[in-house]
Amino acid sequence: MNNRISALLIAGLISFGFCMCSAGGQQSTPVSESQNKRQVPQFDADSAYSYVARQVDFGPRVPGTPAQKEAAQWLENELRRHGATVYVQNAEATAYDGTRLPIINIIGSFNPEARNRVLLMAHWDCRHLSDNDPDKSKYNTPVDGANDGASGVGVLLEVARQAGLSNPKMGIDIFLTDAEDYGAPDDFKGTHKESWWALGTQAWCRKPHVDGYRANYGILLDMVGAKCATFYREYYSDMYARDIVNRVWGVASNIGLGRFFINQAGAGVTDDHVFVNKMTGIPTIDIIDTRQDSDNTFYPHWHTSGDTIDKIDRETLKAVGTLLLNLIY
Ligand code: AHN
Ligand code: ZN
Repeated sequence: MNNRISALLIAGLISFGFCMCSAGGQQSTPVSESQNKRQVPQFDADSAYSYVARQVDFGPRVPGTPAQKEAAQWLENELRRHGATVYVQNAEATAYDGTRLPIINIIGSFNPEARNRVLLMAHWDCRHLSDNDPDKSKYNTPVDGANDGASGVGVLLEVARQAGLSNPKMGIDIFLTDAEDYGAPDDFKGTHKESWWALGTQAWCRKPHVDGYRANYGILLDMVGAKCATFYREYYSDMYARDIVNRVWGVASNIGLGRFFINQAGAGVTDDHVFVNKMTGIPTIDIIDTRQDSDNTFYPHWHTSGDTIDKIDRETLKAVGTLLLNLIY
C-alpha cells in the first residue's frame, strides 16, 4: 500500500471514529479532492469556530441590550475588514408583548456590481428566553445562542474571509439579520402570529439595503453548528425553491456530505426564509438542523441555557461552509 492510500485510509478511519451519529446518507468522494479540481477555497473550520466563540463572548445578543450594540459594531468591522461593502440598517419593531425592539441588520456585499448574486443569511440575535429549558428557574434567562444564531454567522464570516482572499465571480451578499428569535413563547396567552418571528428580515424585505435589490437565490443558515446535525429538506424551502434545494442537496451528495445533508423531506420551520420568499419572491432555502428523534424538532439544547459554545462541533461548521464555497465557486 503506498503512502497516499494509507494516509487516506487513516484519515477516513479518524473521521468515521469521531462522528458516532447515525448515518443518514452514503459517503462519496472526499471533500478535499473535488475542491482541488475546481479551485474552491478551503473552508477553515477553526476560523469559523473562533467566530462563533467571539460572538458568545459578548453575552446574549438580545435586541435592546449593550451586547447587541457591541456585537453589531464588531460584525460590521469584521465584514469591512474582509473587503465587503457594508450596509447597516437601523429599524424598530414591536414585539408580541409590546416591547419596542431596536433592530440592527448588517449586510456585507462582495462584487456589488455583479448581476448574478447569491444572498446568504443568518440571524445574529439571541432569544430573550430559555423557554424550552427543563429547569423552569431559567425561563427568563436569555440564551447564549452558540448554535441558535452564532453558528450560522460564524460560517458566513468565514465565507466572507474567503471571499476577501479570492476572487468570486458571483456577487455575494451576506445578510446578518436581527430579531429573528423574539417570537412569543408557547405559553403566551392569545393568538400566536407567524409575523412575531424574523422581525429584522421583515424590515429588510419592506426596505432592502439597496433599492430594487435582487438575487438569483438565497440560502439561510440556522443552527448549523451542533454535533450530529441533520439537514433535511425543510418543508417551506421545498415549497418555494425546490430547484435550489435539489441543487444544494445534490452538490452535498457529490462532495461527500450526504451524512449531514439528508435528501428527505423534513419539518417546516417559520424562519427568515419564509418572509424572503413571500415578500420579495427571491427563492430562498433554509439549511436548518432538524431532528426526527426529538419532541420539539430541533437539537436538544434549543432555547435552553445549554445552547453554549461547548456544543459546537467544527465538523458540522465545516460541512456547511464547504458546501457554500462549492456552490459559489
Ligand atoms: C418557530 O419555532 C415558529 N420558529 C423557529 C425559528 C427559529 C427559532 N429559528 C431559530 N430559533
Ligand atoms: Zn431560536
